Amino acid sequence: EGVGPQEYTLVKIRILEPFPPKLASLSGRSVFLVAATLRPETMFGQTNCWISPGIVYVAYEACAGDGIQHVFVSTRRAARNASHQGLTPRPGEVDVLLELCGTDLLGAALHAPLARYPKVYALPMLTIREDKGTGVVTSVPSDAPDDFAALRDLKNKPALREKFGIADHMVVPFEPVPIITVPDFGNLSAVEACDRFKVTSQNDRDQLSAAKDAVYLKGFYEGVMIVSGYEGKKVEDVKKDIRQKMVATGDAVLYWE
Ligand code: A2H
Repeated sequence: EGVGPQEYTLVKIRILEPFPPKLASLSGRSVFLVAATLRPETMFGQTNCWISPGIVYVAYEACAGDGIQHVFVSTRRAARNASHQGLTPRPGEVDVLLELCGTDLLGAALHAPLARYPKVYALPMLTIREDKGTGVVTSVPSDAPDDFAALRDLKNKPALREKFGIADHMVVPFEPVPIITVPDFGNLSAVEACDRFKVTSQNDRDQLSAAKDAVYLKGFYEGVMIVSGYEGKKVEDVKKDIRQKMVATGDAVLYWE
């Protein structure tokens, strides 16, 4: 981190109608939460999308190719960066349609590309950084310890769900999906790592950092896909391919910062 530009894949997670009340004026348009990820090959394992209740987001006009305009939702900072990367209709300019609080988006029903679950939800994560990526993080609890810890917090703590108006059906049915097998860690490497390093909640910074150190590099360099269509292929070898496919189908765009 901090050394040279980082190439992210922005995954376009569609907000389903009826939109949350604060987005009602956008009804009829194609509106996407854009999640910045370094691991596009894990999108088969999405169970939800993380939004920070404390971050301000903007909905803005974005280019979808062939003159079609979509609406993207991200931090204003990321929107500005996107405008310098050809992702808005006029280079360097951001047409803001709405300013939103994270809480306005929580509980929204979503369609996440490649995910096994046809419908997922926008859920609160308290550790999202405002100064990185888009402030929108897609959740892959099978392979990301932060995601597993935060999802488990919501499952185990009814008071936390209630605080943010999250209904049980937005959380309870969603289990980590086995997508990649990692030597020594099995098919749900993040679950195993959280177990081994005794992560008890999303706020266990030191334990989470140890869990991530243990699985991230290993997952990327030694992980093997178990998703149908990619079975037996090394993660390292399919990442670019999956990213390109998502870009070609309009499910993702590239983003640097
Ligand atoms: B990754 P880097 Cl399965 N705040 O996506 C906190 N975390 C953020 C963020 C923000 N503002 N923006 C992006 N991220 C997360 C998937 C994934 C990711 C897997 C495994 C590893 C992994 C599913 N979540 O990242 O600090 C996103 O989580 C390993 C580093 O910019 C994004 O990719 O290097 C990653 O952190 C970007 O982290």
